[in-house]
Amino acid sequence: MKTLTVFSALLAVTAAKKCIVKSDAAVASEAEEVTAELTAPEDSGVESGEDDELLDLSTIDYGDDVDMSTVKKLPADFKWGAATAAYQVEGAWDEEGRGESVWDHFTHLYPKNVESGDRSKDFSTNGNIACDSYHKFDEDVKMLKLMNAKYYRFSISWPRLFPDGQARKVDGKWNVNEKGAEYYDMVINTLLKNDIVPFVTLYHWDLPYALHEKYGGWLDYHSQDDFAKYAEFCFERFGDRVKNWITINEPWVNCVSGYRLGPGKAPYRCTGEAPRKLQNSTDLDLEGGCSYEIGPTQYSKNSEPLPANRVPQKLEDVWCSHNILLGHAKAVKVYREKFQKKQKGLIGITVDGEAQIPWVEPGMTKKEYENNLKYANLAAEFRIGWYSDPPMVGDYPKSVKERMGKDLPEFTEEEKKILKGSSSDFLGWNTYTAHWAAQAKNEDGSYIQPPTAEEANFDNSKKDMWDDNCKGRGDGWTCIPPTLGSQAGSSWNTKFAPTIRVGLNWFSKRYEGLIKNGIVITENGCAQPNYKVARANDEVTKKYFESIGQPKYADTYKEEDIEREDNLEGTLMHDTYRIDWYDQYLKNLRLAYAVDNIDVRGYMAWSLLDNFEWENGYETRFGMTYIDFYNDKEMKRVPKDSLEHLGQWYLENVEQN
Ligand code: PNW
Repeated sequence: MKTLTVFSALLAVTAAKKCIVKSDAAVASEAEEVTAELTAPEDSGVESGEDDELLDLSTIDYGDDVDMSTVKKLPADFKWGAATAAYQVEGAWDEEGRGESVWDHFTHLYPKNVESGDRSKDFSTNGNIACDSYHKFDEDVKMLKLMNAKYYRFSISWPRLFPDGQARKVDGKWNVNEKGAEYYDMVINTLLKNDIVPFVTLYHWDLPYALHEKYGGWLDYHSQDDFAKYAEFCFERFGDRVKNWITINEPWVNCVSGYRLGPGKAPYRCTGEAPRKLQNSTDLDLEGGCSYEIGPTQYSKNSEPLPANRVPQKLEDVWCSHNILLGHAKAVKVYREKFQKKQKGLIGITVDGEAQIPWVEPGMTKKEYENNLKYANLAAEFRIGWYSDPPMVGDYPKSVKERMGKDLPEFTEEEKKILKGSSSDFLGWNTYTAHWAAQAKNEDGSYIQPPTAEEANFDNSKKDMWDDNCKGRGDGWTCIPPTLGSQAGSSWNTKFAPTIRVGLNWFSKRYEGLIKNGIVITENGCAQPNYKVARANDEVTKKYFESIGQPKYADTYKEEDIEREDNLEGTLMHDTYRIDWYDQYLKNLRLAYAVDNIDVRGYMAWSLLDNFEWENGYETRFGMTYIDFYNDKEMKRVPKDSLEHLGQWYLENVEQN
């Protein structure tokens, strides 16, 4: 029998620590320990070998060959459901007083930044209509029922409630767009009537455009208080019925994709590129690209104000992240101080991020593997800890601070205090893909060294870290094999199910004793491979996984598994790749719960419906329900095979009362 190296190593470390109910003071002092403890290389859990002792690849096993009939089921109160987001499903973009979001504004201004198979339809490159859930919510509930959902994660559109982004209460009355608030009352009440618990995200990327125009949105520190005020309204209005709140969805994607990489996500700020104003003209280059339209901005109280309509600046993603994390903390403070006692709900943040898997290859020494394990933790601190440490322990990870030097903003003592524990009710994690991690090497095979204290800055911060998901990745988003797992329907979306278990173990160990109601998987899912990204019969991936003795993870597929927009009889509706995705990831989740004793309390599949997949448009389908966006005015919901498959999975894998 193979040994479960990866998980037994993690468990040994976890078991060695005491688990006691702690006072606030004990939690606070442990918080300090956590930050310090995490960089300790001995946590790799792998025995040190002689310098040239080879790694036995058969010991690298993720343990998912377990016979599931021998392990316990998920508990009856497991939070089981599906997720969507306002801009991706609601439509009705200009109805009943809704204001413009950055997504409306920038998809309208730069339609070519969004992929579309049918540009003759104005709505194909934006969320103007999307799934029209604003008018068809009853239909969505029917789909939820088919998967036996007990929870529904949806988001509230900030500009639908506050078109200018600035919630104010004057003489006891909020300046809310009442029609918008009534819509969410209806959604919440309909769910409750159907025995489905609302799990509400306050911010899923649809920032009111007015705030971008006024001060550059998340780049300006005023966004923190504007977000907290909007949140306060939501707690006051909906908190009698909503007991599960997520403040922010995926701060990394929002900030890095919206303010550095790209043009991917609105508002299309892309570091280093010239603004897309046509040269010698005031006209815009509507071929798409980065945007320069932005309000005058002050990153923090102490920083210099920046002029309006400037070229994207370096570190915008870093400042966006800083302000969004503080906005989260301020909203939580409001909830804790004014509402939580009475309303008795839970509040937390949802972070994204790939679990980091140490790179392996034949002929590798134990020492190299051990080193890669250390680097996997380091890469995870950059990719995930940057966002999850502040709301758990009150500050950025030590490694991130050391390596970013002056380029990383600092939290004041006051800010650290409100951040610390601000996601201690639960931690949301969106998990999709896994990344390989290793220490990068020079051409002569020697290791690249970490930056020194003098070299510490944004550009150098990861110079010794190789944390891509495919060695030899090209300049763009799309990876060159071998990737970690097969290519699903989006360039970054690859199938390697142990990622969910590795990540759950990582969080659980890192924040041991600090999360009261466990980790909730707030998104997981895939787009069925499609004509845009498919890599059928991927021989390179196959050979690679064979070479390391793990052929099952190659998981290659055939031409006929690729969904075709014009063939409903094929894998568009009979979505076998997606079904297998859910089976594998959910099995790993159950193993994390039953075998590793991880406190994981919920799972929300992404997504209930095919919807507006941001810059990928409507033909990257993550849904378990099909919609013919271009031709069907009724937007009829048609369940795919995966929807009822998940309904059945629930009955078989979760205790039924
Ligand atoms: C998430 N990545 O986005 C979002 O929360 C959803 O709105 C989205 O539709 C879904 O996942 C599928 O894309 C992500 O590059 C976008 O690693 C990009 C990444 C991860 C998540």
